[in-house]
Amino acid sequence: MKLDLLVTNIGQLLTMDHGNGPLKGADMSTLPVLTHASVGVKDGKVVFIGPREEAKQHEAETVIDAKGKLVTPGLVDPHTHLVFGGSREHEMMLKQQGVPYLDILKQGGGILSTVAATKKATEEELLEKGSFHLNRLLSFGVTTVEAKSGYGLDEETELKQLRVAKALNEQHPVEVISTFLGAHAIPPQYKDDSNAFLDEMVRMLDVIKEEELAEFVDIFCETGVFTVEQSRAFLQQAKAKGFDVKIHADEIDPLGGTELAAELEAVSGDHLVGASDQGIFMLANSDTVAVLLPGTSFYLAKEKFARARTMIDNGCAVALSTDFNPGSSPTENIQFIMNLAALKLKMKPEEIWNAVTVNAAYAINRGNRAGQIKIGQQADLVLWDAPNYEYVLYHYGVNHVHAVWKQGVKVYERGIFFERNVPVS
Ligand code: IZC
Ligand code: ZN
Repeated sequence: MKLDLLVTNIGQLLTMDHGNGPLKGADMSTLPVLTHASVGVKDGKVVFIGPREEAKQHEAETVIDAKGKLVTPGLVDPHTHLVFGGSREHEMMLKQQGVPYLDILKQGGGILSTVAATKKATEEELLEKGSFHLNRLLSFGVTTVEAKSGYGLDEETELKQLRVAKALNEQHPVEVISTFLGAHAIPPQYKDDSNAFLDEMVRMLDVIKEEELAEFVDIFCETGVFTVEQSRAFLQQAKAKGFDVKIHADEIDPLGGTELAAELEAVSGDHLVGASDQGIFMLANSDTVAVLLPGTSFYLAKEKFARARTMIDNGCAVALSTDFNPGSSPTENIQFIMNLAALKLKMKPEEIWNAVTVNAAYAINRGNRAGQIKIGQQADLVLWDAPNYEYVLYHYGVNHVHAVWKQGVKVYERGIFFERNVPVS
């Protein structure tokens, strides 16, 4: 068989081929590493993984010499607010003065200022901006991303955001998986009746399902936003309509959102900075993936980070994400998140790589197709300009990606983006 692509002379190949299910607890320290390896690709799928010598038997349209460097699966970013209008650099001064994130929101800024900018933006503008940020995510090694709505808080704008995310999935090489986060903040006209607002968001679920605009439904369970009781009732209705659910849980104040994520069998519980011991225990005994977002603690200038060590040491499945958004984590640099996970979450290198590949894929129900290099699976590959996987976590603040292939097609190489005409299927 003539291969389309052969990447050979790989120093370290992380296949992340662990079998089924997200990795929990001590299993997160295991890392399948092949040395002196090669990967062969045909029709967008991995068809050969083996030693460099064996690869010589295969002819290939394109041969890439990895020069002894690191190759991993394309990274998966399971929590972003990708599609939005405007930006929030003016909040930096407030942050420096010590104004808390939730106070800025209470005064009508924060999320609500992005809502105003997103309402104003046309679909074309949002598409162009979303594509710009996706390119950046891709340049840092991300080939699959989750994207939330939540900057509309009305039917027209929420649907506009979700349609843009769907169009991005069709047009851009990076796969985009959508989440409906209409319950992201309380619009001013509903400030005394947030239940009526949630009812309005529930009424949108049928059209979202019908038009296949989102797979997941999420809610911001937080002081001054939605309570645990409201979140439970809202997500139960979403589940009854056939959606899988996610929760912004215990991001700033410890309300008990972590327990709720486990109770509802959410696909993921996200943030979990204030998660209680009981919440962590419940998560460890569930199939819910803990998605940790240390970039947010960093950017909100907090001392407190999620207790990743306690979670992993007690058997949780942990994934990592940028939380890319214009307010609390304006960065597409998932490699910096990996540095923070090492320094602030005290995660081991092996745990970190599992958390941005296989576990991140399970956090968005893509465990069977993304985050691994496996025979028969789509060939999403990253060639790193790094000699080994620990190096990327150590040399921080720069981009180590040399090239990225999505379904076997080169879509990025050090500063150059390539068209990919075949839509991702
Ligand atoms: O725009 O501030 N936490 N939602 C919940 C966010 C952060 C995004 C934002
Ligand atoms: Zn978020």
